[in-house]
Amino acid sequence: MKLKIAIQKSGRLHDDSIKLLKECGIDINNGVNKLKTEATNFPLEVFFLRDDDIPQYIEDGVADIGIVGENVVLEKQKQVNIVQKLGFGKCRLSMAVEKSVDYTSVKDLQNKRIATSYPVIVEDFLKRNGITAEIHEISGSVEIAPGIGLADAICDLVSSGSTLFMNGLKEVETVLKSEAVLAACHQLTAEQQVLLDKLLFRIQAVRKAKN
Ligand code: PRT
Ligand code: ZN
Repeated sequence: MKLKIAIQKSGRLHDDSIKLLKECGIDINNGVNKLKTEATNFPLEVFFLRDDDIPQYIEDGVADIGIVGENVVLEKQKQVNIVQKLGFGKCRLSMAVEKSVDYTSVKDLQNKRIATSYPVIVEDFLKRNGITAEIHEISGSVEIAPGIGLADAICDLVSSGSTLFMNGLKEVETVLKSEAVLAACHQLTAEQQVLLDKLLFRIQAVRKAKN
């Protein structure tokens, strides 16, 4: 029996995910264009997937565990357990408006048009704050929406802030702080749980050594 882990095929979390496994003493044949591979010294099968698909695969039990941004886990609303924060892929999901806009509080978003790739999280944020606004879901290049007249505000991931800056936007609210997490299926067998615990033990040792 092997534990099946889903990691991002390519993108911001790919390299750090592989690195974490390596630091846990797990060697994998990292074929670049492969869909899956196996560890040579741990009962682990590795699936390379788009990050957006990872929560669904875990909920369905196609993968037992996965490494994905907390932001994606929350947005997709799938039944998965977050078992460990991993300390990389750190970012925040923030509201931003054009630099020239006079913004004082979340009330300034009332009846505005907000462009985002995270409609579920934004909806929840607005609700918690008693704000009604129009959410425009777009899948990429969210930061250009205000400039082309598509929206009054955006809600997007930010790390250094340079993308916002370069697009004449300013960050006005932090909606969510996020980092990569290890997520697991609700229904693991006892055998799978033993393997997960073994892996978790190593991950925690790696994380402790870094602090
Ligand atoms: O192909 P696939 O669907 O798997 O990848 P993707 O393109 O959807 O995701 P990817 O690789 O961009 O991001 C994967 C995960 O990395 C995200 O879900 C976050 O959890 C995390 N992460 C950390 C980030 C960032 N930092 C980040 N800065 N994801 C995206 N960004 C983008 C942001 O959307 C904006 O366009 O970077 C830009 C802002 O960066 P700064 O540094 O200019 O502020
Ligand atoms: Zn994605």
